[in-house]
Amino acid sequence: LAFTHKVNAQEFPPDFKFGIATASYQIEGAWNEDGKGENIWDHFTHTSSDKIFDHSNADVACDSYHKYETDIALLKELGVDFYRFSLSWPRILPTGYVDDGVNQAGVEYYNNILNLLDQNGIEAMVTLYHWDLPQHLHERMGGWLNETIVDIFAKYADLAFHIFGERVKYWTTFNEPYIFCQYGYENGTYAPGLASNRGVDVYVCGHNILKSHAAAYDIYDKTYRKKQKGKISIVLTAIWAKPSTYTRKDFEAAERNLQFQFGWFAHPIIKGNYPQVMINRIGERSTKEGFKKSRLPKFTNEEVRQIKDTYDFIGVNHYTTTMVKWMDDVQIGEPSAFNDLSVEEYYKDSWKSSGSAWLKVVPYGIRDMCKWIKKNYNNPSIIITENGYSDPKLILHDFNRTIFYKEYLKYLLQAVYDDRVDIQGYTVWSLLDNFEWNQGYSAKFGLYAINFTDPNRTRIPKDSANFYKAIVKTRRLK
Ligand code: PNW
Repeated sequence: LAFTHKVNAQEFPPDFKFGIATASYQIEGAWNEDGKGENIWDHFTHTSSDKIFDHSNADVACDSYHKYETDIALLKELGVDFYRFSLSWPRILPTGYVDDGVNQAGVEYYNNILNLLDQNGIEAMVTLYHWDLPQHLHERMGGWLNETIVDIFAKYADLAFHIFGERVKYWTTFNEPYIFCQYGYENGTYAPGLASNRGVDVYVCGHNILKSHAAAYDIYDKTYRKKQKGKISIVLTAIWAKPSTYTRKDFEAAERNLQFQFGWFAHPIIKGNYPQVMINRIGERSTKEGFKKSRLPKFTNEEVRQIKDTYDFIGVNHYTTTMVKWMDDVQIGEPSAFNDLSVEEYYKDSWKSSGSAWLKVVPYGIRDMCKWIKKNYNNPSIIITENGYSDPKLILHDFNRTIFYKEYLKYLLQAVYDDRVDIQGYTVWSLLDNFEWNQGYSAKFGLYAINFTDPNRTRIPKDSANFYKAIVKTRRLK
């Protein structure tokens, strides 16, 4: 899309879209209001508050359930082309099951948001699942560990397309399954907090996510696409992996890291089936550990076919880079996803830190990541669905965040013009300071600050809000 107009390395292509993102559990609050069902994060924060840095929860959070009009006024103020937000599944379906009945107040809430976005000329990018599974499903049938969830999710997706689809330009099924399968079902640091079946459940989670994604894509494709004319895909974690040295071994380790992360989901969706390196390594280790079958579940040929090509673009969440060094395979013993991968990771001391231990500022990583995706995954259309920086405390003159966006966008433009990656849009994470999962309110990603002791949850613009507003307006970096 970039080459029909005069190339100016500072200027975004004319049809490039700018947006900003949030997620339901992180901003809505109203955790038990108007018929909403409990979700796994409500349950996790209420029962395992020791696992949250500041022992907080998102019972109220930004109170966006009551303040969505204010939030949409901020979007208007920023001038963004689209708003990426997620639906709370149990706000719409309190038990998760369509057959148990729809919570009309929940439907109204999202109807109001979509209508107001429409009135303001802001396109909607809606995520069906941003980590807030109905607690009932987890307790009753094991959530993502039970393959019958594929059908349960498909029915929820069908309902969402049916009710909201006329007003949704972009759908994404899942946000970052790499993170929630790993942290929720392997390390136990995220809801539902499981860590008792390492090296097994994490892959079962991913397997059921891929099948659920494909089922939802298929329903949209067959039943809704023609009438609603939207696009649908998935949002994947994309942490760039840089080889520690220019040696064959370190290159191989970095490549393997990317295949176990991005490739885990991108390979089945774009090329068909899991990356061969995952199939081989997990298979071999499983045999040595005495498992009768690989801990990485197998797709049937039919499933491989059903999952392949279920994307209209690829949603890429990029924040940071990790250095990767080759190491000898961890000895056979306790099964784990970490041992399956067997690489050493570290951050460079020279990389600037943020309010999140995992987030180091490495601007060129966004370019290298996009370039790698283009080369390895058939040059797909890409939308950067998240990119952002956290401060450890409330800072209004957020110079570090402004520089972060300036630098990352500079490299993104190089990916567009120099590497000719098909990048169609860019999304800031996040509109508001919000509940940052197990970091609670201690990591602040917003362009707008909130003092969480203020009962009104007043939104206060940071310098970065003005910075982003100028970029969106001029369509160029300055
Ligand atoms: C993403 N990591 O989470 C999520 O999509 C957002 O909900 C979240 O608020 C945002 O990024 C900022 O954290 C991540 O450890 C959480 O690499 C952790 C990691 C990456 C992404």
